Amino acid sequence: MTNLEIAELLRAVAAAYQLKNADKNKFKIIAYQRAADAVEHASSELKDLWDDKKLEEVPGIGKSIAEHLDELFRTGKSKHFEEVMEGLPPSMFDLMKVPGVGAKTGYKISEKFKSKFKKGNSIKTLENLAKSGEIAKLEGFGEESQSDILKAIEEIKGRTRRLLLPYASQIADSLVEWLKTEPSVKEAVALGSLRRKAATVGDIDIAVATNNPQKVMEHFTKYPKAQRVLEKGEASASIIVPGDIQVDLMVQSPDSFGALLQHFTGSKHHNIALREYARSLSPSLSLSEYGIRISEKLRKFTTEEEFYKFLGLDYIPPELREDSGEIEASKDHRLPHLVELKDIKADLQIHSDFDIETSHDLGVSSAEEVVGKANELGYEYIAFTEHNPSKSGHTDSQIIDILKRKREVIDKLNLKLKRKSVKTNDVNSYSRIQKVFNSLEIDIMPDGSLPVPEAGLELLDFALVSIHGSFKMPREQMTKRVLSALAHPKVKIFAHPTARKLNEREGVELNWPEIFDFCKSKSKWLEINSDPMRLDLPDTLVHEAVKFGVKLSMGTDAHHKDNMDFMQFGVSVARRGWAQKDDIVNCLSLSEFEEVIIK
Ligand code: DGT
Ligand code: CA
Ligand code: CA
Ligand code: ZN
Repeated sequence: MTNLEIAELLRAVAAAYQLKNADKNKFKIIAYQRAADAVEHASSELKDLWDDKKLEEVPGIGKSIAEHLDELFRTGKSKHFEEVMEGLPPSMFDLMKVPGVGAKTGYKISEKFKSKFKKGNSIKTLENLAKSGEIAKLEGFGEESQSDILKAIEEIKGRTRRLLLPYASQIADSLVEWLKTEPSVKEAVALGSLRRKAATVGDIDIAVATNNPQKVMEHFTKYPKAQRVLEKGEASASIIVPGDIQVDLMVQSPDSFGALLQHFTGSKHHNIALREYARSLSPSLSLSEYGIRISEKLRKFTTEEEFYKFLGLDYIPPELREDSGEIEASKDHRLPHLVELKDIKADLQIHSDFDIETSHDLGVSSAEEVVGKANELGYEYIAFTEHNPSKSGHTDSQIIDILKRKREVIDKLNLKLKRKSVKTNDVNSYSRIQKVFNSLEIDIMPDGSLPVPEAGLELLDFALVSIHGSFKMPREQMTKRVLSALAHPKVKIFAHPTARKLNEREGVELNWPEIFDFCKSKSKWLEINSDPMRLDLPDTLVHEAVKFGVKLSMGTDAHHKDNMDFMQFGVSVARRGWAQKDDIVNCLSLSEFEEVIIK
């Protein structure tokens, strides 16, 4: 079973609990949903972790779920999961893959049209029902929900599943490691979209430098996890690994390895533009994975630097190779000094386990654990950004009380940090981290208002706002909604601005120039959410924002302290968006940051 299948199974169990006495099973529902998220986020195949007896180490998978998964891997099924799902129509779990169809809707439709769902593809059946107008006739549905369902089905049809970056990296790492066990492999590097650090990866490309191609081909196709060999030639081969993932291998002698790296790193558009540029230098130049041909003579390159230099270009970092102006900039020696992970001094979106009584998910690590992790990462400061207390469950004065308690917790923690800040060289004494900020991730209501009373907002150092519902709205209305939320003086950050989820949900529609303009003039920041499922702002919009002069903030959205490691993925997005240190508020020192949050 792949991670995706396991995540879907865990979501199905959560859905089953939701239908069977949701109140009593409240915590189980959360636990299963969290576990599903964790599995989706895991950078390793769960089955491999299970082989290594490391299942319980996955943040978000508790003891009891780990036990059920253990049974699942051992025997192919889990008695417990089957019991929970017993009596529910299997088609409802398929229907829930349609965005907007939850457990109750899936159940209702499945029960109503039981005989129709008996055989065949459930989603196809749903589509037919909706097209013939049957869904609109159901109580509580109507024309609008029927057409929403049809739109959602169209959306998933057009969706080709691509691998999330950390997942693809892990597969590539294990292959590179395997390749390096063969002595004739001089070098092995992952290329393509993976090396360019794109948010999602279609297939995995690996290049090897060797003087013995045949041996390398043999070795590659004997990769223990290979399920199928698609092709095996003299200088290239392709295999399929679990999850139906294709891995392409290209080999080259070490003296031409630079050209191979350049060619198969891509992107295709960058290569095409580079070829045109070369031709503009001289019509007799032609580029390939072997080198640069000048008239009939082949010039070889051991490194990429030499390759670009030969064309009169500065080295172009792989993240920039998308044909978005990098060749011109390189020619004129004005490529940006891209931000690096080591420049990041803070994480500005973290959820601790402080019980803020929110309707969204709480974190699982304590504030102290988070601070310890921040210290390990070498940060100077962080922000605690739990979701706002639920508006439906509380009066305004209750919300204020909760936020007062949170303020006290943060103040105490800061006092502790102050006392310990004199010590050095001891990770546990929090010697590096100096301050934690009291922040909050606040829902932007459909009308643009904030569900936190003024006196509650006053207790915060600054706030994040974000969209967690009503994703479908006309562009101008959505833009107005966001701008009115951003207008509050305490609000500094627009978090995961498009609200997209990779492979799951398209982003919202916004008038970006208007958003950029507002952010720039009112010094508001757009977040680069570093959760690999979001990577939001997307890189292309980051590039636009940077050109506009809008400042960015980086947050991991960690709900477990270990997910604070996601920062590297956000940094990749920033780099793909041409961002330098100056573009990112997390690169400010603590004292500089304290000045800008009150601007
Ligand atoms: P992916 O796999 O869809 O995430 O994207 P890539 O960029 O990894 O694309 P892939 O695997 O098809 O090819 C890897 C690289 O090889 C690509 O970025 C550039 C180079 N390449 C592939 N096909 C062509 C082509 O037709 N023309 C040129 N100039 N380069 C190509
Ligand atoms: Ca690829
Ligand atoms: Ca490929
Ligand atoms: Zn959020």
